[in-house]
Amino acid sequence: MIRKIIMTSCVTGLLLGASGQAEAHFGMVIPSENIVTQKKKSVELFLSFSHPFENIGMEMTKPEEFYVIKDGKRTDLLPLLKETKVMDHKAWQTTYQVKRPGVYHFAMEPVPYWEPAEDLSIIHYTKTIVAAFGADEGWDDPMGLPTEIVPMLRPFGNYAGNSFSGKVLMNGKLVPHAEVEVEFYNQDGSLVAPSDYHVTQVIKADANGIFTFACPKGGWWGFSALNEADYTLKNPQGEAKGVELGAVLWIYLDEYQSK
Ligand SMILES: [Cu+2]
Repeated sequence: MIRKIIMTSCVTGLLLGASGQAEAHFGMVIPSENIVTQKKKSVELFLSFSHPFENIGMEMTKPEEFYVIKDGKRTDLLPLLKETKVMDHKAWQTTYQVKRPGVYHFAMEPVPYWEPAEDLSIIHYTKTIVAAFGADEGWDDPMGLPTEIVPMLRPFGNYAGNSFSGKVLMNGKLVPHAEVEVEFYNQDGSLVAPSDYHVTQVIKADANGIFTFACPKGGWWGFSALNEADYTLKNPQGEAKGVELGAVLWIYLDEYQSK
């Protein structure tokens, strides 16, 4: 029971924070596939707020927004979300039918999450990109989120070992030297980290807000650029507190396959 309380209130971060390293929570938008073919035209999408490497979930309130943009046209998907569980905690899910070729950008804006351990609210604008039926135009279009990572490596059709490059935007402008947290989604829970430092890797963008990170393993990789908002929000006690804005992007890399 105590363990459960610790996890849901995210105090794991606080405890490890004392030793200088806190595991990171990530907004997650994980589709069942990121390349759609005639074989399977529906994509199941799972939305959560979790610790992807440690496989520890958190309860997530229904998001503020969830939508898809294709060729600049936005479609609201929020009414289609159904409650589900991800990593044993409240999460959200829907199935999206892909009808036409194109590059589909999915984005979630969560309700601000009050994190007592960090004394701030957290909003992770989270996105992922799905390609369908051979189309590959527009994968590097920004979605116009308050903050986001725009891929410079085409975010589909990649192999484990590829380097991912992305640029960090805040209000449409590049963020020099942005700090980016990186986590592998340890989906089956089979991996263990050699140390706490290995759970969340960290890279800094250069003076132009661009970073490059090699992903050594096939699967889902999450990149989260964290910046402080220029506004405050009230905590549950009604006090004005800082807000951490996360620009989170999930990409998938495939393993090489043999004949
Ligand atoms: Cu957490």
